[in-house]
Amino acid sequence: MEADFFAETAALEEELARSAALTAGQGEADKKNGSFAGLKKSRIVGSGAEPRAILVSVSTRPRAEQESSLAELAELADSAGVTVAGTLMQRVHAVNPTLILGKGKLAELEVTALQGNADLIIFDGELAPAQLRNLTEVTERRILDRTQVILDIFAQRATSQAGKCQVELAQLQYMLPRLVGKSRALDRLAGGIGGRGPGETKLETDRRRLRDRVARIKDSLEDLRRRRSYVRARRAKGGAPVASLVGYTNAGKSTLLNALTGSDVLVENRLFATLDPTTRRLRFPRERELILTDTVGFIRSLPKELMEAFRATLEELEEADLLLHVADASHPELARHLKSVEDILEQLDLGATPRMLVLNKVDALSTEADEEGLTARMLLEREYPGAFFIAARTGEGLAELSRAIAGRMDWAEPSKR
Ligand SMILES: Nc1nc2c(ncn2[C@@H]2O[C@H](COP(=O)(O)OP(=O)(O)OP(=O)(O)O)[C@@H](O)[C@H]2O)c(=O)[nH]1
Ligand SMILES: [Mg+2]
Repeated sequence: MEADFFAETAALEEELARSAALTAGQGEADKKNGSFAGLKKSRIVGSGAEPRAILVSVSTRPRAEQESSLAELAELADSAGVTVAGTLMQRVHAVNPTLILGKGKLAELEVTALQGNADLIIFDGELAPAQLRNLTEVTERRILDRTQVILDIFAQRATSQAGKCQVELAQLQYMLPRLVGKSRALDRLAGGIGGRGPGETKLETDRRRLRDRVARIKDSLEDLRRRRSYVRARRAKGGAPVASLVGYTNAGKSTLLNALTGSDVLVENRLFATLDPTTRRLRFPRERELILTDTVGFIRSLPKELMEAFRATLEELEEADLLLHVADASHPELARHLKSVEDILEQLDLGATPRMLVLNKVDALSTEADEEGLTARMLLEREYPGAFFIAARTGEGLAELSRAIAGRMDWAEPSKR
């Protein structure tokens, strides 16, 4: 049964590879006609030095929130292979709808960029198409927003054919409304971080071609979805129960999968290390076993284009009998991370799936007590009474966690799932 599943998945991958090769062929033809070459080939950190960026945040939100969001943007930039050369923060009552920044701040931004020798300007949040266009008119530097950085990381990480298709679709859908009009500024705009975006050229024909390509990719992804749900249905009939690891990016999901199943899945101190769903078996005494799946991590304001494009991947979560919500207990933004993940699960209609809260990285918590004699761990235990406290890296709490998982599974009646 299991072997069937893997064979089926491999066949799917092959099929997608073939259809991608076909569309890539189309891309080559496009290039000869002097137009789009497709998005997938280039990399940010090629042979040259890492690009340098100034991060900009203009917000009406409370200062603490603005700062934490900017700190996360810095992590995202780092994960994308971009060096942060400086930051600029502005707090406003209302965001300037045309340029985001006032004239004075724009001048200051130019100076900061010059001093930092930065060729990129990255805005926290999502720039409206008009803002992006206007900004490109007033500065020589390339302008990106948070969503594009996330898309870029995904583009670098995607390894499977399905993953690549999904990322390309998200990039195209994000860029299409932003590729309008005719100006030299658009050439830069279209370049992405390291030329990974759609290249420069005759935009109108390109837009049409891109829309065609979007339609083609959507078709093959729709096919993937149908096939995967068929495979899932077959697996559910006779197979083991399924537990899925979900959580904020970098929470330690892959580390936990490795620790529990003795596997060697990629673990990295970077955002979005994992993109493709990974499945391993977890064995328990008395010949019982369950399937444990690890998948893409979440982040606050996950771009809707990505959510849409990754539907085939996220739908893998629908078969889960149990969701293990893994979070980094040592992260100062723990509460916000938990909330973001819960919101996304809700959006995916997974609110009703049984869930366990797993607070990871307890080894990284400070052991100092506050004035009431309470340690960080005690405070968390008080705040999240039902949670499991573990350190996937050291193995602490894992035996108890796997006993609890086993206790939650409905082993006896697989047909009911
Ligand atoms: N201190 C400490 N670090 C941990 C622990 N578990 C994981 N990490 C580290 O956290 C980082 C992220 O781990 P991953 O397992 O890649 O996280 P992930 O949730 O799979 O991340 P994405 O795939 O990006 O969503 C790595 O540097 C791990 O070594 C832990 O128990 N304690
Ligand atoms: Mg991972």
